[in-house]
Amino acid sequence: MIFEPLATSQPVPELTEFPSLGMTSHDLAVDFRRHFSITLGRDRFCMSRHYPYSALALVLRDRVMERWKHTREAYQQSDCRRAHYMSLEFLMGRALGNAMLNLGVEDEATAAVAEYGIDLEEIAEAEHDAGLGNGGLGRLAACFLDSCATLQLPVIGYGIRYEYGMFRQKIENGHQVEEPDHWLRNGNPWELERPEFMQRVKFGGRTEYYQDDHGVGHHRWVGTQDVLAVPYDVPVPGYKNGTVNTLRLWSAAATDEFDLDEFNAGDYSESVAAKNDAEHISMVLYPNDSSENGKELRLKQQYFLASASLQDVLRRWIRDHGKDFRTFADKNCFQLNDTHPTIAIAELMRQLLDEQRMDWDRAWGIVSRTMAYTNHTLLPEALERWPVRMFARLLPRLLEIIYEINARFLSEVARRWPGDTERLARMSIIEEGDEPQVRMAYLAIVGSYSINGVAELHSTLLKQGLFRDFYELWPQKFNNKTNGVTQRRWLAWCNGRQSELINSVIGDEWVVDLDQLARLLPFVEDAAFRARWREVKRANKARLATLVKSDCGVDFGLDAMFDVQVKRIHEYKRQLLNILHVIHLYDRIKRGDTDNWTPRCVLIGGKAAPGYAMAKRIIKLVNNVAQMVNSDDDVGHLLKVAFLPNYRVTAMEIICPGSDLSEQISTAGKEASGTGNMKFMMNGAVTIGTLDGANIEIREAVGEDNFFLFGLTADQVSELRGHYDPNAIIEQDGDLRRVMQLLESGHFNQFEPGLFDDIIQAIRSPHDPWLVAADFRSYIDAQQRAAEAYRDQDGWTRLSILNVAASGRFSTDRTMAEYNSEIWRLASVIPLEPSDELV
Ligand code: 26Q
Repeated sequence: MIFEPLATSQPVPELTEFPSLGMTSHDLAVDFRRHFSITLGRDRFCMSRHYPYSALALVLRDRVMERWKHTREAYQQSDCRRAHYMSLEFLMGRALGNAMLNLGVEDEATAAVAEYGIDLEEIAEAEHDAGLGNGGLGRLAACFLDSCATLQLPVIGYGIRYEYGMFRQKIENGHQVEEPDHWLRNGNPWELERPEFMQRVKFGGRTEYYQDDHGVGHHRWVGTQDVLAVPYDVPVPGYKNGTVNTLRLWSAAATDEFDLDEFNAGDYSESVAAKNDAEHISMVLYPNDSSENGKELRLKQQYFLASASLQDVLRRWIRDHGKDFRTFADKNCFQLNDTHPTIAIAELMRQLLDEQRMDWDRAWGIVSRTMAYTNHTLLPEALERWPVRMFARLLPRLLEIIYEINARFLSEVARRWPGDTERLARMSIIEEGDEPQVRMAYLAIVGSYSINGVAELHSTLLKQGLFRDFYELWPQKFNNKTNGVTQRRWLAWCNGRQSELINSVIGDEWVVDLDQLARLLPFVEDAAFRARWREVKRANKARLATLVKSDCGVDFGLDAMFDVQVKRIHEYKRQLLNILHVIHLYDRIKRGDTDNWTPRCVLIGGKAAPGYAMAKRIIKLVNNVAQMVNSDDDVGHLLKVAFLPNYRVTAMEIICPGSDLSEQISTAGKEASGTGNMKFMMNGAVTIGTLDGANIEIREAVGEDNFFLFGLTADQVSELRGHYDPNAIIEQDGDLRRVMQLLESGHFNQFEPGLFDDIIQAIRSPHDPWLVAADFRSYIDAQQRAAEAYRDQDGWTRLSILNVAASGRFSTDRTMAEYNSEIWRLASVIPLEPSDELV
């Protein structure tokens, strides 16, 4: 073993014996030079921006590292209760700016590198986004970690260190092309490998029953093929508070015995090649933001994360408390980010039963008091199911445990509703049929003490629809936790201009208490303030226009309204409705209907799952319409359209500050929450949206006069089922008829016949679940109201300020405080500041 403990009894000198590192610009400059020339070994001939970036990252990392150790020590000393946030995705984005902001050394770092003639913004561009997530759910996990560190809550993130993150999106001839994202190629200064905490995860094999020395029966899982899980820790700094929490990401590695024992002893090359199989587990993030069912590798990833993380938690428990598990549930809880890590429920049972030899009732007592589940979708087709046969082959012992959980659960249901066999079949964790399936959401509900949705409407609909039977059984388990975003990244960091303007009138307390933004309200009436606000927005629009010019080749004029929809491409999110509006505006211009026109620049961005043909076709339509509109001399500056390739965290940091209008136009009842809506609001964009997800709460907060509402309600959407007639709607609405005529005439695909037939058919189908035609009229009218409002620039500025002032509720600081007071019940732990101990 490489990581044997030292034989000497003398511990390695600890950090606490060193003086803490200086934080002045001079201190940073000296360290920057040292890291650049000694740690990295570069000299003045080094032209790449990568090395100055790395040197600065190391300067900051050193400072983060000492606070990190202090935080760990404080948690250890206080033996505090901890929460473990388990997620297949953490969409962290860049770390350098975040570290500077949270250490409070933005100005000092800028000055330090300037001493060497280096522009900090330029070298910051060398950092690759940590794109270990698809979209909302993954970014939410990242915002949660930021807020927990700022609130000084002992919360650990557990995830997978994918070698390849979310694919890079290129646009070729209007089509999406995916490229692998090898984000670790140049190394990653923000991770710390911890091979000493390696774990072993089993797959395959079979189960055996045996009796121990006392004649007690147990199960064991044998003949397995094992994979090693190596943790890499990523620091999560809190805002200027000395706390640095941990995100622990597991990387898969082959075991040594794997080579020659399991495979033909003679065939050396093949057995070495077989190592690959094991290492593939953490190779790539699945790029679907709704479930891609039945992929074996995905199930392996889920179990790999759950098993390694739980072993890690139990290892620490046994180290600190021995094998006494009586207070385990008082000291630990686990938050499951959707069903993706839900196998943890069965895995914790397995470890307690088989490894710790606990009896079923005690083990279940621990599991069902420590697991909590967050649901992120209302779409029934997105609920995860795994074929029982696959489970049996890959995780035979886990399947046995799931069967036992199900049997005990169903007998509880049968006691409550005697003779109701239909209900038993409906609620069973195992869905019977030709190919029986494990329903992961049901396993999550049965095993958890808390089940939450992510916005008020979403949580209500879960109780009434998808999980109705379970709500009847256990109403007390269900609750709502409306999402948020961290204002550190999504305002303080990404919008320096607006932040400074806010600071100049209400100070900077909002960075840790977003409700403070309400104090902006009186300034709505201050004309000089409004003028400054408008200048800030214009400068941010200029920065966005530069991005659009360089990445799309389209000229966005700063006087136009910047109308933006960025998010994953999905039919329910209705990018199609947006582009129908664009076609309608184009049609109006071509017909000369341009009196009192409001010039518009429409920006659409987002990735389509590689296998989602309709989503990809919508991207192509946006690009074709953009091409046609932008090159038409009749249109000129009245309308511009661009599709921004490779939408990601770092792009959003430029997009939301530069937006006027935020498009949140999903079919009501389909978007669980949305979080982009909150980022736009915080950055002074006004929302046009449906009564869906958190839009409802955004509208309540800002006031109905300050939100452009349109569309059917969730109730009206469900009532329409069965008698929706889009063709009649198209017939009766002249504007929609002309839009369809343009589409159907092939105006946007003159050399690509038939290309948009599927899209046309979808709009005209009475079975269109997304009701694009149904909401067209009210959408167009709301857009017209927005356009008129924008013509009054001063009035629009009021709307913009009002939105920011009302955004306090949408901080993840509030969200985390609610998770904590109602689910986790953690005490905050304050580490000693590195300087404190010197006094
Ligand atoms: C599942 C199985 C196999 C492969 C992939 C997946 C998978 C991966 C990611 C399924 C779903 C996701 C992501 C879902 C997601 O991002 N949901 C969004 O979560 C946000 C945070 O709560 C909400 O604001 C959004 O409304 C919701 O769509």
